[in-house]
Amino acid sequence: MTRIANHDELERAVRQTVAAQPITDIHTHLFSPDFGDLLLWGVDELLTYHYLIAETFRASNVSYDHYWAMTKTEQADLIWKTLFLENSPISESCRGVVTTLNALGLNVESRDLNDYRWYFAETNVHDFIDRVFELANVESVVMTNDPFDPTEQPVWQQERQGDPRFHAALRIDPLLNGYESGMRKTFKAWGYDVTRSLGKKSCKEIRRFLSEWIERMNPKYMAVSLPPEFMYPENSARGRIIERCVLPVSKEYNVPFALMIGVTRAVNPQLRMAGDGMGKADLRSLENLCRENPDNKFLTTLLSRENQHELCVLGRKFPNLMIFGCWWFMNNPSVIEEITRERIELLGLSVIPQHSDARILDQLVYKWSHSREIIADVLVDKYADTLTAGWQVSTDEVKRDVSALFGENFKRFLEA
Ligand code: HDL
Ligand code: ZN
Repeated sequence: MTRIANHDELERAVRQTVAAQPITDIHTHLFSPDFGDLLLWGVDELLTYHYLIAETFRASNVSYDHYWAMTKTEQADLIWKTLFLENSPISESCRGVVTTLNALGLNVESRDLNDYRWYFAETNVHDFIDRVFELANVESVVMTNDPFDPTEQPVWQQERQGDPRFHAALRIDPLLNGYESGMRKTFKAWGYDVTRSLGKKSCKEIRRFLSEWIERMNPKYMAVSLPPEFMYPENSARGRIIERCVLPVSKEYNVPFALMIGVTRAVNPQLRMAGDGMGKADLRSLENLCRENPDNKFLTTLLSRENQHELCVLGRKFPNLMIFGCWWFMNNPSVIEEITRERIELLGLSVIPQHSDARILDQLVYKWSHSREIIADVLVDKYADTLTAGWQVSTDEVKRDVSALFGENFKRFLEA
């Protein structure tokens, strides 16, 4: 086991190790191909990604009504013209499309969108999944599975043989955020005897719902996205369902509860999926949850940059809290670098530095190549500082550490 005494050799070892490390991507919106059209892929999907839709409305004078009346091909044509031809594609989302097309071997120089469409038309989805996983060096992804989604729900109601690289996550936003605005009625229609007051019987029924879906999906975790004003404990339907239903079932099945906090839905409804905003959360909610439930496991990612330092401090207080990813508006090089440094300095190797949040299969290529580069930069500095302090690591130890960051930490956290 040769220890590395030289800074240049150390940098080479770190960069090679990060590049070679297969990824477990713990939060995506991808679907195994047996979910049919729910799995999005190809250049028109890449271009009509909601991040690019928001940017297009800023750079063009298209009206909301005119855009939403367009076909997907027309929308992609407009986005390509606006963000790639009339302006240079230097935003993170635009750069991602270029990275991906280039990595797929397409001639980016031609700038001919129909060229790229032809490539995808000639490709079948199963081969494409293999190609993308290979290019991105991803070994598995966790989906976002919504039992309340009328398109997705029927797929779970039948025996399914999914692609083993696609794991499930049980997403419960409508239950926690919509109970009083209609979800209760849906539950009753589904045969769960629940009432507005959420008494003992209702909570037992909601626990039954969660148990049935955990047994059906075998999810890696249960997840919810929450607004900046989320508080716990809270005298609300959400507070009661978390306390009396989600936490006991999470512990019983050893399925962690993932809280994704800070999203303000539909700040501009005219942008549809692109219309969500964000805000700084009050992390006393998370502090209370972790302290009062030491035998429960929590995964958390936050949407506000201003919450990140206090999240790291919370991570130091509660070993049952696993911090993950640079979520959504955080998923940009300047912020990824800042919070990865903060996390390594405060938490060492006990975090999951990134997830892709990919919605389109092709995005795994750019989201991971961009993030690997930044995380490697941070690790090079941190290992170099440790070498300067006098500690020589071996290549095996670097491999061990990087494997923890990109997969083992998640695996061990689930198994604990
Ligand atoms: O709630 C979430 O999981 C978010 O990631 C949203 O899906 C968001 O629209 C998104 O795709 N962010 O990257
Ligand atoms: Zn997401």
